[in-house]
Amino acid sequence: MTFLSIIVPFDRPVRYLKDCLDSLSEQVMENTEVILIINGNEEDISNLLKGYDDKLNLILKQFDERIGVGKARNEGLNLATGKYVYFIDSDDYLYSNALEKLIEVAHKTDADFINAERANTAFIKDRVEEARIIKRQSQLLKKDETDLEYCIKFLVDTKTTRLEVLSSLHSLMKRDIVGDLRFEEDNCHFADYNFILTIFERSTSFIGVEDAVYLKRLRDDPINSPSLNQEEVGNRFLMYADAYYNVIDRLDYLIEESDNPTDLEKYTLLRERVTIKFLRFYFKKFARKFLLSEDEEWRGENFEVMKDISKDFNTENYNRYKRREIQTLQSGDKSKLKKFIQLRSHKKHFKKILLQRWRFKALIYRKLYNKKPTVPKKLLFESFYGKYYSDSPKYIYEYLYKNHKDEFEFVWVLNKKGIKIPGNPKTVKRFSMAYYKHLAQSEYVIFNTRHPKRIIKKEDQIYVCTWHGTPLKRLGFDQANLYLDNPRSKHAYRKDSSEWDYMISPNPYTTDILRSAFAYEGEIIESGYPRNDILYNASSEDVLRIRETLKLPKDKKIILYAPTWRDDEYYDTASVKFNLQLDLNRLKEEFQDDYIVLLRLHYFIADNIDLSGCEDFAFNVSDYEDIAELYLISDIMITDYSSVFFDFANLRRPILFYTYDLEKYENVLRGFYIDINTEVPGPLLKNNDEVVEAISNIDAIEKEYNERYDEFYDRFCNIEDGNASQRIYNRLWK
Ligand code: C2G
Repeated sequence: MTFLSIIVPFDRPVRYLKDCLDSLSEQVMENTEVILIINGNEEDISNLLKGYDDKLNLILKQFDERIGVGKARNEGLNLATGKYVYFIDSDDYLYSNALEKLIEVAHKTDADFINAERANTAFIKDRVEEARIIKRQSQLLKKDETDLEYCIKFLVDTKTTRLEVLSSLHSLMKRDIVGDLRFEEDNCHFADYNFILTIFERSTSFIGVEDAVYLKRLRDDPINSPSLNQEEVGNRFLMYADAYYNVIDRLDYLIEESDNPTDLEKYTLLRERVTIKFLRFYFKKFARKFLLSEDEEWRGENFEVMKDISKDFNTENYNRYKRREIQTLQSGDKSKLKKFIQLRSHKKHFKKILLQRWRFKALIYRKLYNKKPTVPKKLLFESFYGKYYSDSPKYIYEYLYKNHKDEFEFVWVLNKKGIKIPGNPKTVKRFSMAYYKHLAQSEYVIFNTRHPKRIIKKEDQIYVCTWHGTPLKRLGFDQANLYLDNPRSKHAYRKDSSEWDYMISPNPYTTDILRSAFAYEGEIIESGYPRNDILYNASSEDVLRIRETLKLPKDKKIILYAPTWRDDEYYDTASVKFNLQLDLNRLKEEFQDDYIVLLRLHYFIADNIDLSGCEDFAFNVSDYEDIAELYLISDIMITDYSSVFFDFANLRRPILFYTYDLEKYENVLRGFYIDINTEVPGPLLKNNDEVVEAISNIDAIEKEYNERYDEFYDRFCNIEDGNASQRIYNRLWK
């Protein structure tokens, strides 16, 4: 006999479904069936499903049109044969053993309703453990909580600011109790309400299971594949309010009719929880919209509804300002309420300004500097957040300085002092007062990363984003999951790119990617990379000068090791870890007579690599301003997934790929735009033995990869000829 029916309504995208089915397969369960309702999917998923057929005892029902989550779950219920049913959405997944634990409790207690904890997570599955620890710290079952309280807590999760009030997810419920009850089919946002409330009403025994976490995925791309909650719905508030009234009316009725203390407790607790959720929603979301909306009609209509609902609010635990705000709302004084909300928002803002100096500077910038006129032909340059004098901004600047210095006024954003720059332009530290002042005055802002959230573009300013590399690894909108980021980051990508007037592209391949990765619609100047001009224009004296500046031995050939960073290895978002896997001692033993190694870490890396024992052989050049100058003096490049090889290839010198973690980088962290196995101009090396072998046979490797290198060069380096900066000048200023 089937004990448990797991009902999974499947809606796009397929990659989330795989995580969900994987997490179900990892649970050890007997006598279970998984009912998958395919809700109008266009992709063929039969191959994907084959792997799960037996393991999950899969029952399939396919609908060609999108039928909505309510109807899909109902179809599942019609097919279910288990003693218990459990709903999981196809974009969510479970912490290991979650279902096993619920089932064990069900066997032991025979309870009607068994609910478990839920955590919201934007992370992909490998990070479940961490996501769980982070979230559980705030959600752990309180010692004195009863099972009923626990169940209600996760039935009405007041932690989130979204207004989904009653959720049918993460609970086991008896199929007998469900009986012929079904979800509402025409209200996709509130399909759960009536259903779960009735289940709750019909249940008499409740158990809360502390350690069976349901992981609700916060979708990482709310623009292209939003979840129901992320979809823009014009007037969702009135829909919420309507659902709220239904729940409250029903609960009031049940409270009044209760003829035993258990029922009374259960309905009173639930009612309390539902109103707390709405009150939080008022403070976190509604008040702000009420203050800022330009739609008077919206304000009027919704105010009346909120006023009515607020009669239920219990503000005991709030401070006196918030209590007075709610009293004003209850009294119906619209203009006074606006003043209260404004005061609250000013107080919050003011506190932040006092605590964080940068906010004060940003305020002066917005209110004072940014109100003054822009200076025509004043140019502000920035490379890698002010960390280096380098990359395309440097070469555009040097071209302009050399050929057109009288036409422009120049400012450079540089965080350190003492860097020699031709023409000695004004330099400012990023986010200093001077930075804001010059930024506000500059007609053109030329930078190579995304720009800071806190700066506000004036109408007559022009932003030129050069970006910083031909992409191998997937970027922005093309990334399946943003490892370090949350769903907001894609909105941020789109906002940033909508403010750029020009992007610079080194080749047609990158042009296409800039469009998709940033959802960028502005002009792209396909000029080649200004940062590669030097690779065509440098003289042998330049090469000597660079070697001398670095004080490198004169008679040795140079291997440049320039790896990228890993999205999952970091101390915090601003400083990334790096674990050196290249055995420098071994390389020293093998090659010290002929070579030296330059170690160049990515600009995000915070670790200082210890090179003791390898002095005179390995040199850390991570602080050297401009990697293009390092390319010029290097004979061989070793990299991994960094964009550096696209630039180095302009020199037509050998490239080795030390890809010791390829599987993880490709399948878990990022994914690539091209096939790294067949399209890059050098061999992929898995370990130090292979690296040593490759360096020893570098001439043979050059020969072996000659043809592939030619194709690569034609595709990615074809436009480069040392005149990219000039082409940009011609397009922007000539
Ligand atoms: N870089 C460097 N040293 C390294 C790695 C990178 O100086 N060891 C510089 C190079 O100019 C490189 C740029 O930083 O082209 C970007 O580095 P990537 O390793 O490609 O990584 P990321 O910063 O994530 O940018 O389109 C490019 C992508 O956006 C990748």
